[in-house]
Amino acid sequence: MSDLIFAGGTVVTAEGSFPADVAVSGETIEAVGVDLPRDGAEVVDCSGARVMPGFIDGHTHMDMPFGGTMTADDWDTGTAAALAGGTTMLVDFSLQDVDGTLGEAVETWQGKAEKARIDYGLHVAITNLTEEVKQELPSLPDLGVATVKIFMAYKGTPLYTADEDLFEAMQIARECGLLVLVHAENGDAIAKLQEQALARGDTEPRWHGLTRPEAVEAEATNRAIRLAEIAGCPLLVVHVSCAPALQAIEQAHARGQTVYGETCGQYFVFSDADLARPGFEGAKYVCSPPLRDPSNRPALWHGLQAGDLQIFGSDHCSFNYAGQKDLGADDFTLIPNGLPGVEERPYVLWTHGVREGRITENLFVAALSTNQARVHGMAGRKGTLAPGADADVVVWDPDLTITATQANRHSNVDYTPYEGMTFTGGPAAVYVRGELAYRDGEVIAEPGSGRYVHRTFAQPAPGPAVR
Ligand code: DUC
Ligand code: ZN
Ligand code: ZN
Repeated sequence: MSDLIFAGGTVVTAEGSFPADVAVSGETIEAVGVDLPRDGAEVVDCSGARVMPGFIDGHTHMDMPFGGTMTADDWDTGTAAALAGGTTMLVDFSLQDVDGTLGEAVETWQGKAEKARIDYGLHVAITNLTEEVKQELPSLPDLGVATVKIFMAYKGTPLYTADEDLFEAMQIARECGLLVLVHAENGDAIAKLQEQALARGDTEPRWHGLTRPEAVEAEATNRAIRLAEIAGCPLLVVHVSCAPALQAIEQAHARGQTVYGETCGQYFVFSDADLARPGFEGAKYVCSPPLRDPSNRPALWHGLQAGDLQIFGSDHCSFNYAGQKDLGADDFTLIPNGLPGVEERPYVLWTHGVREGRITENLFVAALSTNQARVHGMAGRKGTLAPGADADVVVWDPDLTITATQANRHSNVDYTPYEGMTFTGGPAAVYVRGELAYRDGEVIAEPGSGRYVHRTFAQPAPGPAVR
């Protein structure tokens, strides 16, 4: 017998849209079909709404140290913000301590995530590929970790990894069935450009972008792809921000190489002009890769349409303007990198993608949910409305209109880069494993209700489109 029925809505999956009910028993989906029997189940009236699988954000940074400070959002506030956008699962980055093990990173982040209001998985960011870590990598799948991240940028910090270690990590990852994620920017070129800018007295936020030109990202993207080709391992290039970097992925697909690509909402609504805002305002827009000239956007949309970019993440990494961003008031290299966006990600993609006719609602679901589950290793259980899957459900109101302002955001950060932006289309209600977690602007799920999800990377078929 069902406990809950989402009735009378249009079910939207990555494959298609159709009128149907969705029945839930306990924590899982029991059936999807027309006029399912009510039998005393609680009925959620979804008329006029789209019923979609809960969104998954495979790229967040909660409660993470960066640039001598900690992100403003922890797992309580960060997952509240996620719910307010319809996101029911995150995959966040646990960071290896330079003298620590990978297992310790997972354990530390699981401790932080005890406050999660939604389900979560953990990537491990490798910061020091010691002999011990090389031996340890094959044990990650047993911990439910399917993905490791390597930073090619941030030279001079523990995050930076040279090619030698990137390449060896790829070889080991191939052997033990892990997917390698790369932050692809040339750390050496950036460090030199930054040094030269500061020597000239160019200290303002806009120099953050000017010292990380598109070619810096394109070169590293191509290098990572070619190293993965040599190592014979699949690769996910995260936060693709510009046409030249995307081109390297398209070329890999033309050769038949398995490379996944993620882009993020901020690259579709902000630009280098925001980094050049008067005074120190540009610091609110400092993230890496940096915001680009808007002429890149048509290529990024095409990347999503063609399946060269399969997933749309947030790279949510929030820092307060007062007390954190202003660490770099006299030196742009000291501005902590990152923007909030876990709440806005689906609003951006619906408003500018679906409503403006660039993508279908099915591609919207694929990029936010189904492909995320496939690439990040939890397909079947997450990212789908099918019998047996977790009952993570978004009741999406295509006409809901909201203007973002700091006071109506759910993040714990003292500004929003989205200030004054109006979005149409948003979640009316969100359910996590059959429990109401968010409705009409109110977060209902309690901290601690989220669960760790074991993930296993199963390589989707090679080629551009995952769905
Ligand atoms: N980029 C950001 O903007 N923040 C955190 C890490 C990253 O790579
Ligand atoms: Zn990154
Ligand atoms: Zn990131």
